[in-house]
Amino acid sequence: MYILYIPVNTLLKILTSANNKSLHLAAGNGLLDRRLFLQGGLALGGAPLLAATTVAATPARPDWMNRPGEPFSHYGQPSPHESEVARFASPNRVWRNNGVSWTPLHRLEGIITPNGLHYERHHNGVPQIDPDAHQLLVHGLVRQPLFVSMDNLLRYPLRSQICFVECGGNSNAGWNKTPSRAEAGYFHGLVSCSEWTGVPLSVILTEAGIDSTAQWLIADGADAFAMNISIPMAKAMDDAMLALYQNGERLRPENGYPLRLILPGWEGVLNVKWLRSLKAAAHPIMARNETARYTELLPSGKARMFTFTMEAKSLITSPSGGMVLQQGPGLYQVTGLAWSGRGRITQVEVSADGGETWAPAALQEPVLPKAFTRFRIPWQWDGAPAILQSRATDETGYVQPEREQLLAARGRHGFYHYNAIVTWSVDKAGSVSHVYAAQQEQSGADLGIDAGWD
Ligand SMILES: Nc1nc2c(c(=O)[nH]1)N[C@H]1C(S)=C(S)[C@@H](COP(=O)(O)O)O[C@H]1N2
Ligand SMILES: [Mo]
Repeated sequence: MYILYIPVNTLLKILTSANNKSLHLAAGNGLLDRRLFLQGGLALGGAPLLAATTVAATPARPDWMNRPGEPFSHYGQPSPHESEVARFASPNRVWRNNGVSWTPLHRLEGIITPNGLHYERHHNGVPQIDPDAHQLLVHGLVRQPLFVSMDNLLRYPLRSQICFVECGGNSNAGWNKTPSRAEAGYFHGLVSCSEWTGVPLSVILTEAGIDSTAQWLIADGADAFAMNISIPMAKAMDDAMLALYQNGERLRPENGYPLRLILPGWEGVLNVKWLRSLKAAAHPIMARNETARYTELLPSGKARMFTFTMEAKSLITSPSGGMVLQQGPGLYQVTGLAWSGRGRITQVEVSADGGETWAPAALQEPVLPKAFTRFRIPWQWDGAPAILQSRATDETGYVQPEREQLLAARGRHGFYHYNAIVTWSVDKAGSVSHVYAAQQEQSGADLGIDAGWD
């Protein structure tokens, strides 16, 4: 894993360049001003960023310049040298088509998840649907029931929105008493972010004429699991989308081809794939995935259910668990992702001293509501053990909680909606591993959550 590294002597040149007021330390243990990587790009203070290697002569002509390249292809694939950038599938303990595969967030950049790496959650495999044989039925408490073919749907004006989809069970190894050793994406990667294109659901619902008594919409999928779930009508009429395209191309089969629901910012389970019917109803249907699942007991004895919104979360993706700061002490770019189901991310703070001091990270444009936001901050690692954390705040003022705050609020029956601050420990050798902050460590048996989905 490559981590941007700047040699110490270059760093010193940058830091001592008198006309650069922005390069002050921004927080304890070497966090520098976020503008280091922004103003004037990478050549701040006139100093080159990468190690100056002496170039003796023109390099030899590489082998691949001596013969014609490969022919054109119908559909491009990643370089074979990138084969490690892959989804990680859960061991299928119950039924081979029931499980998840995680997005390798720690191996990706920017904010868009490539389609072949979007996380997956299937309850009974991926149906292979012929789009000409697939229709959407809109019925129930409506004035005019509708059958909508995919071709019909494509005649409506389309709209695009970049947003994340996150499983309510994402990160739930965080409830374990022992910190998970999985790499960042294989722990937190039941979330992906795409540009979805489709028809606003409100357009079709308005055409069907929803009765004023219909407060809910029951969505059904065309998979062998026949997944169904209840959606509040207010959300359906607000920003829900009947999505046909994902990052410019038609949906992938794994992600709902030919039609899925996108409910920006809401639990993944409500984003019904292979959508085949929508029924307007007065009451929720109390399906498996809103009663036996996605419901959890609170310390008060009451149960949380219909917990739709995915709260603000952030995660340093580099450096992160399993990586090594191979170049030794020096300047590194700490980067990661933040997102909130309530709207825009307004701030991400980073700490290198286990939460004693925090510095604001730079938020890379675009900063979009209910979408991944990429953050970056320069960090001068002095070679001593360090504790890295990030903390997101969204436009509603919601601040990502400490792990102990989350445990106090939710108790030990938590399984879903784990969004606590993630702590990476860097040892003297530069090895990064996942830890819980010292005061949060607990004794006793593990909850045994090792297959965190549902
Ligand atoms: N029809 C159907 N829709 C479904 C599911 C399913 O198994 N069947 N899984 C749900 C769950 S739990 C999640 S988290 C998301 C996952 O979407 P993805 O596989 O495109 O990432 O789809 C939801 N929609
Ligand atoms: Mo999910």
